[in-house]
Amino acid sequence: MTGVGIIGAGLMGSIHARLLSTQVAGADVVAIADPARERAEQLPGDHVVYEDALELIGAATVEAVVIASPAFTHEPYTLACLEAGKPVLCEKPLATSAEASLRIVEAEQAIGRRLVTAGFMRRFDPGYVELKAKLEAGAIGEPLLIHCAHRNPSVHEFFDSAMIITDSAVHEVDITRWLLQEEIVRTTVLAPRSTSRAREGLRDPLMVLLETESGRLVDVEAFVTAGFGYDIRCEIVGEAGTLELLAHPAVKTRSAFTAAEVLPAGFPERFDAAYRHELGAWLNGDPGGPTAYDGYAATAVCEAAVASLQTGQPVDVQLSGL
Ligand code: ISE
Repeated sequence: MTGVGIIGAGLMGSIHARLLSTQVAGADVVAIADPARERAEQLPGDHVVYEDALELIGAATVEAVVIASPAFTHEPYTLACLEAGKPVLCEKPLATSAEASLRIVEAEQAIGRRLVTAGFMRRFDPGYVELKAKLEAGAIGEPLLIHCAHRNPSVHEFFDSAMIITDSAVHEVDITRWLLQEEIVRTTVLAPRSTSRAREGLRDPLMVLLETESGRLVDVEAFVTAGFGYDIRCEIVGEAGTLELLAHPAVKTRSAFTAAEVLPAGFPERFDAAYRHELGAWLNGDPGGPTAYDGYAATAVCEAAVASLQTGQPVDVQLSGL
């Protein structure tokens, strides 16, 4: 059994706590930290509650840490885990800027052993895994383009236009690098007419274009107040065909002269299996999971995309090769 400490008892922290306690073998959730103590106390299980996350990281019973607290805390807590020599799974973003993410990459390098895993769970989703396997088996020849859609039914009030990139489209940024195994070098963000559902000041949807080193193009429709359901699409266009991620769950009901597929209500439902597999792989020390460098690269691309959102002009991505 590995003693796991979870930082943050909000939505993501509670998803990880539930999965680690009930679905993932070998984990014992021994501690949960949240400044709002009662949130951590309310989560099921027999765990010690800390208000201070640094105390949790230092606790002897905590052998590995999941960070699911607000983004601005990710850098200090990840660095504290590195200092304590404890494996850490940090929810995205790894840090709030590329510069801060790079500090984490460098701190891990200085230690000389892999301790950081970035929380890009889609890499563990059975659909994306199959997509990548078929692509790599040559099912459609050389990939040329990827069309993506990332539609949320709604988002919190504090969600602004930049977060459509840094909180939502960041997943497509990571998936692009993972599927194509190359870096994104340029991005352009266009803000078309906004939906009337978007609150004042929110530009929604956005069209995010990503250009890769070898000249492949990826378009992402990021639409966070789409209203009708949680709808994630990904179609790779290759020289010899296309590969398309199918809807989930994969059951269609035909009745009363209508064929209908139920759409997931949100990402916790759509990516439940992905989170489970992500946690299992992390606990087993699988070296194949997203690295601190993956977290850094995704943040750097998002930073360029947020800059492009201001002007609508292409912005080059500055990546440190290390
Ligand atoms: C959320 O934070 C996530 O990470 C979800 O996976 C994503 O689909 C959603 O758009 C984000 O707000």
